[in-house]
Amino acid sequence: MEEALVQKVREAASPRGFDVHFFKVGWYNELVDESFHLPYDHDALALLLLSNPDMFELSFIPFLRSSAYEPTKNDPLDQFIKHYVSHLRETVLRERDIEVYYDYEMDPRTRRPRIIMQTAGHAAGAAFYYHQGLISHLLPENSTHAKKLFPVSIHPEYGGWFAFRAVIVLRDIRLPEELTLTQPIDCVPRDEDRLQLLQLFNGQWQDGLYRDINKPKKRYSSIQKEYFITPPKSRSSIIEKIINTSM
Ligand code: B12
Repeated sequence: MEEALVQKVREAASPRGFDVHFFKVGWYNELVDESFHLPYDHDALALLLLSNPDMFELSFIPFLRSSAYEPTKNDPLDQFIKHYVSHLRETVLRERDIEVYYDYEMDPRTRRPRIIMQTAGHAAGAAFYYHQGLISHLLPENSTHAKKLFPVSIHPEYGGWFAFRAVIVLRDIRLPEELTLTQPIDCVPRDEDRLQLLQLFNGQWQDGLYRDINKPKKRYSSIQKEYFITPPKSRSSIIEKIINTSM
């Protein structure tokens, strides 16, 4: 039953440029600090929604051109993702008891993210999580005092050209007890490349070179790159261009 449901969500999401992976809430909880635990049963089913390089053209541009888009409201992409998840909720997830966690949401009490997407991505076997602990022997001796390097996840097919968008917990569905975590593909296996990856992500993420670390098959289009590299406050002219030009 769970497999059929995951398959249904995948079939709905794929033509819109989203990939769907699943994990047990317990697999995520075992990795993160207790303060980040999700308050559900160990075997509860969670779906991870990530946007692949096609999402922008397949569904975000059509959304901007539709009457659902409200220019005066919050960030257009957050608006679109929420709109799309509501659509899933009303169709393939109808009558399911779900809780949605968006990548941008902060817990108002702790002011920390409600969900740690990169760990969820690893637990779901979607994208490998690279952190400085993996290459500590290559870092300077006194690096414990140096600035922490932010971790980064790399997808076997899209490299860094994707984003985690949401986790949907299905409280009423349990995965079989005997099912165990499938490790994500380690697509940056050499320590020297892992060091370079973390340096690129932390030191020069704006140029996007970190995204190409494993020579991915698919990348963002030039208009998508232009959109994301433009600071959110200055995106109105590019949105105008997208709405008014056929592309
Ligand atoms: C806050 C935030 C920022 C902050 C701070 C960065 C940070 N990592 O703390 C700022 C504003 C600087 C930032 C910037 C950017 N960000 Co940012 N950011 C986030 C956000 C919202 C939360 C990250 C966070 O606070 N994590 C909490 C800390 C504690 O997590 P952690 O260090 O991973 O520690 C946990 C793990 O280590 C785990 N753990 C322990 N042991 C083990 C073992 C294993 C095997 C595993 C898997 C886990 C695990 O336990 C720890 C918690 O207890 C996430 C979205 C999200 N909701 O997750 C995006 C996110 C990390 N950002 C992202 C990106 C792309 C960026 C930018 C490039 C800008 C952009 N959006 O294009 C820049 C680049 C970073 C830089 N060089 O400065 C992407 C990364 C995608 C990827 N491929 O990895 C994310 C996931 C957003 C997304 N929608 O996809 N970001």
